[in-house]
Amino acid sequence: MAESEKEAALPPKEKFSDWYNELLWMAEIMDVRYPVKGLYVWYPFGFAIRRNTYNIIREILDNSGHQETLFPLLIPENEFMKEAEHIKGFEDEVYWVTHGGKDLLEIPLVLRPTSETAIYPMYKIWIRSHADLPLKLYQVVNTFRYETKHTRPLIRLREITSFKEAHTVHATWEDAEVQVREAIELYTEIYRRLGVPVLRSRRPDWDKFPGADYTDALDAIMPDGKTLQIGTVHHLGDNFAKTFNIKYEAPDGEQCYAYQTCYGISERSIAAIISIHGDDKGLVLPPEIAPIQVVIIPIIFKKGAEYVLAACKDVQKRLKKIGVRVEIDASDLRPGAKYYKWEMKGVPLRLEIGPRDLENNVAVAVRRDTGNKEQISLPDIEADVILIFESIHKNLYNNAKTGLLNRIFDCTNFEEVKDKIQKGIATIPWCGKKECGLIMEDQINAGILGIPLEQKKDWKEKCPVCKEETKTLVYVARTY
Ligand code: A5A
Ligand code: ZN
Repeated sequence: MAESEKEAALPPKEKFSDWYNELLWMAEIMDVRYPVKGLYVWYPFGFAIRRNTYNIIREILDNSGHQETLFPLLIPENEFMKEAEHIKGFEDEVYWVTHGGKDLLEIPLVLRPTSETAIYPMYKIWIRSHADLPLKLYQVVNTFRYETKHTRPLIRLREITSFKEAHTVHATWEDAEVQVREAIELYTEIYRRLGVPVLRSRRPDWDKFPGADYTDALDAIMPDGKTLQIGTVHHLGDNFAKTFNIKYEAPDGEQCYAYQTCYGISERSIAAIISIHGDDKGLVLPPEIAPIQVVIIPIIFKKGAEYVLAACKDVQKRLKKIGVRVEIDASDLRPGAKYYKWEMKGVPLRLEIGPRDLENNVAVAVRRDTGNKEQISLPDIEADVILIFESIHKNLYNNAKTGLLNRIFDCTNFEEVKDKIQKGIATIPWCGKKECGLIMEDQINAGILGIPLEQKKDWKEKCPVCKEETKTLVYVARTY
């Protein structure tokens, strides 16, 4: 049967990499056949997931004093080359535009790999006085990075299509630090809404954003135990302000350099949602993200078909009225084939309605996350569907959180770490000295992910390299 053949075509989630690649096309999220390496095409269904995800991101930013803006894609070489650390970090990754038609451009242009050097020359003009601060802008744009590591759809792109970057300006270093913490909380909240629990840590100094004082990051754990960096928040100090001459007049008339932060999220957010919640049958989506939240399957026999269809349409109308994205599948497919199709697409709730259900004034509700079946009464269907959505979201988040916590292993020596990072994340004491950190990375053959933002209290261990006592733990993980 064609149906079961197809079903067999999605590899089990245990083979994560195969499963991920197959699912992206079977569920119609990304098409990887675009003929440029590292560039992929959004299918409309995938794009609808993106839209729902970014609606949440925009909502949370808009409600916390950010304003959306839009800057150009092209950055002139002279601006791009101003900040020394920043150039060092990005010069091997930029695409250059050198020609206009047949003419060699007088000033070559880079395709933004990120927008500091596009935005900050304008901030220099816009910011005059302390009354202009804080300034909190963000944009959602495509950025280009000539990545040399293995490219993967949604995870490591050469054209990042959904780069949300915020850029804030403050009067003092401390104000910027407060903003960093706020951004971490906002991102945590965004990911909670997306059903994705996160690890929060400060990157080691050698892994911070080029041009930053420090970088805090959010990571998710993927099914194969590797971590995926799904958001970063950078304290830029006054490094860029000095380079781009961004100054404000203080109340006493003094001209002062401003302090800045920036923070970003990409479509890796969607890679995390898909990977963490999906199962052997396909996508599992939190209701807020799902392009189709409810599918109604009319159970039709020869007699009374119209009556059943009319009842389904009525339920659809009522659910639409309260904002639920709901479809009826009245196609000729057999029920099994319909279930398969909508399960693959991650539809959170299936409602089956047949003549006998109508006699009893009920529908059969089947949850995608648990597979549980229950009868719900038709007169209360709006309230019940909303309750089920909330329960699905909670269940997805809690399961993912348990999955994350179960895969963090406290270790004290390198052998243990090497073993545990095959399954997940290891923690190990670290004195904080760079030389010890680098020796550790070398011995373990994996990177230090970061220092957890929340440390255990009343606890002391020895740095495995220099044997100094320390109260600091670090995360070690294999990373994407
Ligand atoms: N200007 C700051 C915000 C910045 O560029 N930070 S960043 O370089 O860390 O990128 C922000 C986030 O984008 C990263 O945390 C990561 O989640 C995502 N990202 C970076 N490179 C990516 C790539 N090649 N493909 C997909 N996502 C990427
Ligand atoms: Zn040490």
